[in-house]
Amino acid sequence: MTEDPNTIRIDRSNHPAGGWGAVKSTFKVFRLQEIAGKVGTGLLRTNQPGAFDCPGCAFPDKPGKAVVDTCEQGQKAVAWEMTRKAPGPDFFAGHSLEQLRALSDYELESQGRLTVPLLYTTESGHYTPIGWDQVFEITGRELGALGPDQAAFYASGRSSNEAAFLWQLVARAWGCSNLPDSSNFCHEPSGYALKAAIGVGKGTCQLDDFERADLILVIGQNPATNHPRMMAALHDAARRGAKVVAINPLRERGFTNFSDPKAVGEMLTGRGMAVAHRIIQVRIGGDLALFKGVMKRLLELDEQARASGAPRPIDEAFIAQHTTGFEAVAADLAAESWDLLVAESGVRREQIDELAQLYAEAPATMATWCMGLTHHEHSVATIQTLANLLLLRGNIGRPGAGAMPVRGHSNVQGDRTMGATSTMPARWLDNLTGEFPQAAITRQAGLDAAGVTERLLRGDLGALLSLGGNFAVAGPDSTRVLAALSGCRFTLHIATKLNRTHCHPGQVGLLLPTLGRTDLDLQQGRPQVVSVEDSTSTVRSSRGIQAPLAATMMSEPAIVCGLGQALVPAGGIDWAAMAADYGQIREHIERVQRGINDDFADFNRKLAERGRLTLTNSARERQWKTASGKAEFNVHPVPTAGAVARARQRHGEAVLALMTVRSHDQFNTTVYGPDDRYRGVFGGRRVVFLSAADLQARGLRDGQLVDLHGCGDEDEHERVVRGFKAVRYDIPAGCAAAYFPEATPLLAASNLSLHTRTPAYKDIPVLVRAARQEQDTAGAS
Ligand SMILES: Nc1nc2c(c(=O)[nH]1)N[C@H]1C(S)=C(S)[C@@H](COP(=O)(O)OP(=O)(O)OC[C@H]3O[C@@H](n4cnc5c(=O)[nH]c(N)nc54)[C@H](O)[C@@H]3O)O[C@H]1N2
Ligand SMILES: Nc1nc2c(c(=O)[nH]1)N[C@H]1C(S)=C(S)[C@@H](COP(=O)(O)OP(=O)(O)OC[C@H]3O[C@@H](n4cnc5c(=O)[nH]c(N)nc54)[C@H](O)[C@@H]3O)O[C@H]1N2
Ligand SMILES: [Mo]
Repeated sequence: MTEDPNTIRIDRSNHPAGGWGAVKSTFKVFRLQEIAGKVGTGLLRTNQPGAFDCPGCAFPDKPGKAVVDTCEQGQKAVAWEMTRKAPGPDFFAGHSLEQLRALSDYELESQGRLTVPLLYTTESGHYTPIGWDQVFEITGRELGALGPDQAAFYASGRSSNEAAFLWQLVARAWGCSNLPDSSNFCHEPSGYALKAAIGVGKGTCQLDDFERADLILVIGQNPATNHPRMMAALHDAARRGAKVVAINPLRERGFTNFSDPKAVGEMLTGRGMAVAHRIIQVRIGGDLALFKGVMKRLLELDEQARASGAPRPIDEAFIAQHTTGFEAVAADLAAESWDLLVAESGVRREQIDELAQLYAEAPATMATWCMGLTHHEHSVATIQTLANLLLLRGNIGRPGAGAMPVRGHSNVQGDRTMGATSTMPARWLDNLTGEFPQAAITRQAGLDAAGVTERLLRGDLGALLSLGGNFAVAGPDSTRVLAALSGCRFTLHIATKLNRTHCHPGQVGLLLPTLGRTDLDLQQGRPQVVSVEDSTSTVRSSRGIQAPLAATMMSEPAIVCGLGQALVPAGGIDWAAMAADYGQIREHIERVQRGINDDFADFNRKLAERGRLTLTNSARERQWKTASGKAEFNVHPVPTAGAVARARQRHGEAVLALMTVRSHDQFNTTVYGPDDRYRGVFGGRRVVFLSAADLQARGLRDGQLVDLHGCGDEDEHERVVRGFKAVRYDIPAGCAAAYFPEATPLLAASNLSLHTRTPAYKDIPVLVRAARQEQDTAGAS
């Protein structure tokens, strides 16, 4: 079913984000999921000691505080998972693959929770229920025939530490290190850039830094929609006088007008506050130029201060003691042209100067960022330039200051800590081998998500297995990748709900129903606890509360142990014991983490007694585990030949940079509904936001239907999505925005970030033309 773009309604009024709208919207989802009676039990116990961790985002919570009960998005994620709906026994028998593929993403997931293991074969033409014994037998047989080089084990960031640890253990012990993960699609550039610059690939902030910061830069992030708990922290910071500056091509509603559902006064008056002191509407991909502009100005101010004997805005002592490379950065900035910085950032000189002034005056500055910085060809350079900016004033490793990449999935950071990724340091592999000495743990580096995508598109991958997620729809070039999946011999997906990737099985395809975070997980009669890690490196326990919908559902750790038993029966790994008692998995984790994250010592006891532990972040302690032993400044030129610039050389100035973003009613590829309340879009998702100037330049009306043509790669493939409604919007000229996954087919798999090969989802070169049918009508009249 495709939606009718003519029914989409645009509302340009400015109701506060949060507030009553959030409350109403949550109840709508509850109604749709038919779980109204569960609200009390489910939500009030989320993120409470002894309850489950919110399956939504990875923003930290305050110990002991009821946070999620005020977070609309967390509630939606919980309701979506706790639904009692499930596809009936006839659903799969009555739907061929073609019929499943004809359903929208929303309709697929709306069938409810998967409850029985399903097998697809080309002979049968549809999914049929099977038993778990058969599942493991088929997996052993199919993968055995293919061998480890032909398989890939994808992990989405929703699983637990325990399941992620087991996932990589099964793969590596079987001899396969092809472990792509959702981080490859997400914060990979943040981890890579920070590791080189400050020695750790994780954020250096804690939640209480929001209470002490004087300036908070929120860059390329839409927290009102994607990290609502962070909105509360920003709201409180702004109320006590800290300055919040949003750097974003869009004036996202949460920054202009936000009402915290906890703030009684704002709820009663229905008026919110402008959380952001300034919104700097940078051009898509213009952040590096902007940061360089701010630094260039800061060094000018520093010169002036030095000349007049005033206190210097740069932290000379910190730079001397803790960093290396400052001189090269200073020389590069001195030589940089203001014209270039202004043109490439799209930000006026006065605004750059003003931001530099704010920065120079703020005793403590935090920078938070998300996908607006990571989904670009030059993400690593941009993030290292942001690190330079922080280092200039010693804004790492002191209260109220720091670098905070705000993670996406609730346990994406933990999955990495547990080794569920294609390349792990030697120390990890040594420890893993030491822990399981009889197993043949492979030490090879494996394929990341881009590598797996390339192999799929070449028809050279035999098997894709996934621990959650929606690989083919979440990745780039989705139309082509979905088609390529059918070329696999074998696919296996462990999932809570049906999604589009599942509708493209290999010749033999397994779809396995698993318990989620909210489900009570009993093994041998005893409730099990799992653990997850948030964006501030706090590892906490999570225990489900709701009885599973069916006895045929299995937990992730139990399924993965079953796969382990099938693939690596010898090798001295006691899969059955780990499945029976997750405490045993944690004992292995603790030993494998020795010398890497020693905070895991006494893991089981800490979780049982305190429910949480925080991993040490060396940069926060001002210990720099970098090549030089210091925090490193890195010089990066302003990118002027990125994918969009290259496409403009081929197709002219009409090429726009398209960013694909999340609406307020989705969690990644999970679509909860057709509205994007804060951006005023109702009743449909096939819209493209364009500036008035770009509409005019193309002779398009506000509301006209258009086709979008991807032009980022000159291969033989046509990349086009049709019948989108053009919406006039406050966005810089030359830039456009649309929702993913609808617009993802426009992105060529070859448009990747340098160094980390993350798809450039926010910088897709596109041409916008009147929709084909409109042209036809115009021609006929
Ligand atoms: N409810 C809900 N919560 C979620 C998710 C969800 O889908 N729904 N997803 C989770 C996941 S996995 C993640 S990674 C996060 C994602 O959280 P976000 O990163 O906030 O999500 P996006 O919608 O991708 O938004 C990117 C923001 O960056 C801006 N932007 C785009 N390009 C640029 C640029 O070049 N420069 C700058 N400065 N800004 C730019 C966009 O205008 C937008 O505001 O949220 C997590 N939390
Ligand atoms: N165009 C475009 N594409 C993007 C992005 C973008 O901004 N633009 N963002 C990227 C980002 S940041 C990310 S992180 C990726 C996300 O990519 P993925 O993590 O692959 O995708 P999700 O949509 O989060 O996965 C949803 C599916 O996970 C399954 N699931 C949910 N909960 C559980 C669970 O507890 N256990 C198991 N086993 N399965 C579960 C359900 O079946 C559901 O259908 O998408 C990326 N794709
Ligand atoms: Mo993400």
